[in-house]
Order: sequence, then C-alpha cells, then structure tokens
Amino acid sequence: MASPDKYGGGGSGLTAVRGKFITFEGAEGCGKSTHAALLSAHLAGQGAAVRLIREPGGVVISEKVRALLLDKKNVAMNKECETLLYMAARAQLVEEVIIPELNKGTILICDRFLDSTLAYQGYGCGVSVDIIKSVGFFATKGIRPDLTFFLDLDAEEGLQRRGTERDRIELRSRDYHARVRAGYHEIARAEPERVVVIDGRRPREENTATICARVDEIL
Ligand code: T5A
Repeated sequence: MASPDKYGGGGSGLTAVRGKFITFEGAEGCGKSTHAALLSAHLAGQGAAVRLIREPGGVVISEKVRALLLDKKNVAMNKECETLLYMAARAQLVEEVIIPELNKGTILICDRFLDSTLAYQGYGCGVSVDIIKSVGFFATKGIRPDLTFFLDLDAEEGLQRRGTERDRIELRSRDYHARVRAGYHEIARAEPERVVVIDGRRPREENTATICARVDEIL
C-alpha cells in the first residue's frame, strides 16, 4: 500500500491506494534507469502487473515541462521557478498515471520522485525543505513510495559513465552535486525503513540481485 500520510503538509487530498510504489533515486548516471528497467523485467517475468515511469516526465504535459527544466539555454531560471516546475510535472503524473495505476493494483516503478526535489532543489539549491515537503504533499496528493532505492554514487563518476552531453542540472558545480548526495544520505537516515542505500559502484549484477530480493520480500 503506497501510504498517503507523510512528507509534511497535512490537510485534505488523501487518496486510498492499493498497488505498490517503488522509486529509484540518486545522482546523475548512478544507474537508476538501468536498475528500474531490470526490476520491471524481473517482476513482469513473474507475471506481475508492472509499469515503469520517469520523472520529470511520463505524460505529455510533464514531458513538456521536462524539456523546459533541462534546456541548457534556460540559464535565467531561478530556484523557486525550478522547484515549482518539478512539482507541476509531478502533479500531472500523479493525477494521470500514479493514482490510477496504484488503484488498479499495479506495481509502479518510478525513476525519481519527490526525494529528488528534496535533494536537488532543497539540499542542493537551498530551497526550504519544509516548503518542499508542503508543496510536495499538495502535488502528490500525499502519495509516497512504499520503497525507495538510493543508488549512492559520486556524480562525477556517474557523469563519466554517461558520455559528454550535459543538461542544465548536470552542468552544475561539483560542490552542488556533493550537497545533493549528502541530502540523499540525510533523507535515507531519516527514513531507514523506506529508503534502501545501494552502493552504486558495485557490479550491476550484484545490485540487481539485492534490489530484486528486497522487492520480492515486500510483495
Ligand atoms: N531533478 C529531477 C531535479 O533536480 N529535481 C527533481 O525533482 C527531479 C525529479 C533529470 C534531471 O533532473 C533533476 C535530476 C536530473 O539532473 P535525467 O536525464 O532523467 O534528468 O537524469 P538522471 O535521472 O540522472 O538519468 P541518467 O540517465 O543520467 O542516470 P541514471 O538513470 O542514474 O543512469 P543509467 O541507468 O542510465 O546508467 C548510466 C550508465 O551507467 C551504466 C549504464 O549502463 C549506463 O551506461 N551503469 C553502470 N556502470 C557500471 N556499474 C554499474 N553498476 C552500472 N549501472 C549502470
């Protein structure tokens, strides 16, 4: 059950759901997309109803917002605008895909979710974490992941795996990416029952085995 209870905020908008919501988080190139896809294939192989989505994006409106967010030309975008655009993309995805799929009982795997905003805009850019939690509660209708895998890897290392092309966020300084990583550790320390820290430097096959075993446990 993806529980609509935390992330601060409060108030109305709670939605009862019954699927499982699993998210992948971490720095650039840490292996999230790779492991999200491998987990999806593992579950599909067991006959589960599973769907894989990404943030920002996943539906037409949110993909348009993604293009704005990652466009290198948008150097003037301030941190408040950036935070709200990530939330806007998320709100649309929650409404169009996340809630309907969880209500159908689907196992939903999402490449990034609200923890990314806490890490990148909160710990990275200095936007108030409390404000992000409140606006996040509004954008997500209180939906939170059942389980989150934080693939821990230095962003420099991750970016090297990925070739030379860089988007607006990836072009930020080494210090910025170090704050993001430290932010993820803070989030993991605060919610150890939800967030599983995985060493992103380990061989892919070992991490796949750890991730699939952990998910099999909760299903
Ligand atoms: N963002 C996002 C915010 O600032 N706030 C938010 O709220 C949200 C939601 C999204 C950007 O937006 C920011 C974060 C991002 O900067 P994106 O293009 O989706 O942009 O960027 P990423 O999510 O970082 O996606 P990447 O593709 O860059 O990284 P992944 O998915 O972590 O990495 P992956 O799986 O593609 O792997 C990269 C390479 O490493 C290899 C893979 O084969 C691949 O070649 N690899 C491994 N190599 C060695 N060992 C392993 N264990 C490996 N695992 C994978």
